[in-house]
Amino acid sequence: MVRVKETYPVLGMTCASCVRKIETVLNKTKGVTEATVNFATEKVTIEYDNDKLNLDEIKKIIKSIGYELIT
Ligand SMILES: [Cu+2]
Repeated sequence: MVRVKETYPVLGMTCASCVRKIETVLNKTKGVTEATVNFATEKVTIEYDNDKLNLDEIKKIIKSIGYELIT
């Protein structure tokens, strides 16, 4: 288990329900310990197990619900 905690900008959020959507989807993703989105700074902080999940997969998940993670 390689736990990492990283913060990246996320593009495309327009309201509080965007925040909830991203948090809900990420927190349901296997390997994610905790994901929090800051709407004011437009950033997501994600703590995950790098053995189970990588950044490319996280980017794809975020893209699939309509947002873009900038890495
Ligand atoms: Cu929204």
